[in-house]
Amino acid sequence: MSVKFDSKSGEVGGGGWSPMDADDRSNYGSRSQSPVWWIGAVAVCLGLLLLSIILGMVALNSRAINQRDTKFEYLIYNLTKDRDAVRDERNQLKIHSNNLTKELLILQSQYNSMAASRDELQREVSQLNLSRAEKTCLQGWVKFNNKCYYVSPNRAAKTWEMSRKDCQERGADLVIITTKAELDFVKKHYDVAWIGLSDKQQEGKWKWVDGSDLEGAGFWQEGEPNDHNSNEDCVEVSRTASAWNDASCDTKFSWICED
Ligand code: MMA
Ligand code: CA
Repeated sequence: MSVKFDSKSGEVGGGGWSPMDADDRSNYGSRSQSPVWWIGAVAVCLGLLLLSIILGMVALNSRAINQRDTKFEYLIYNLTKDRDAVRDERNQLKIHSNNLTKELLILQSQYNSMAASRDELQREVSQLNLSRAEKTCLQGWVKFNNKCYYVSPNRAAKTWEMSRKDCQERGADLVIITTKAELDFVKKHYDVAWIGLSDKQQEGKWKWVDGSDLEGAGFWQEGEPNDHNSNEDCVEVSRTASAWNDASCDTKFSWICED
């Protein structure tokens, strides 16, 4: 027995309620499964949404990584460029520094030689100042241009070496003639007198007694020096010729010393 409910009439059985039959129950059963299906669909959708969000995030992330990598590559490229530029600059500076070091060495040596010549000049100035100071000559000596000369006594005559020895014993040496004025001063005392010039060390190489070479032409008589008989290494000055002649060093003449 089944009671039927007429939905239209709202009455049960023969126009009122009656129990439902098997078909009704099966229809009722499929209507009650609908919400489960939707939940599944929603879950799938949510899953897909989640998946697409994850995929989107992964895509975004990899894009960000790519951008970051590009930035890094650019940064590395720039840094490499900068490093190379700095390296080039450093090499240039090294070359420059080497050149400067060389220049410094040259300047240093130039400075040293300049300093040496300055010192030499200073010494010369001191010497000149000393010699410029008014000299007083010993008794028996003659002063000329602020220098003292010893003129050997009348009729005394010695060889060149003995004349020189006499001068040295007086703390002087045979006269060194550097100017015409000095030559004129010397020659006026005697007809012939030894001066401090000889080529005893090397024939033809005229040296003063202080070791210096004869500079310039000197004041030779015409045709002198002639090393007559290959035996003339010492120089005398004669009043008559007013100039020099080479003579045998063993000849005895007057002599003139210079302090
Ligand atoms: C002398 C002697 C030489 C000089 C000649 C010049 C003969 O030798 O004084 O030294 O050169 O005269 O004629
Ligand atoms: Ca001669």
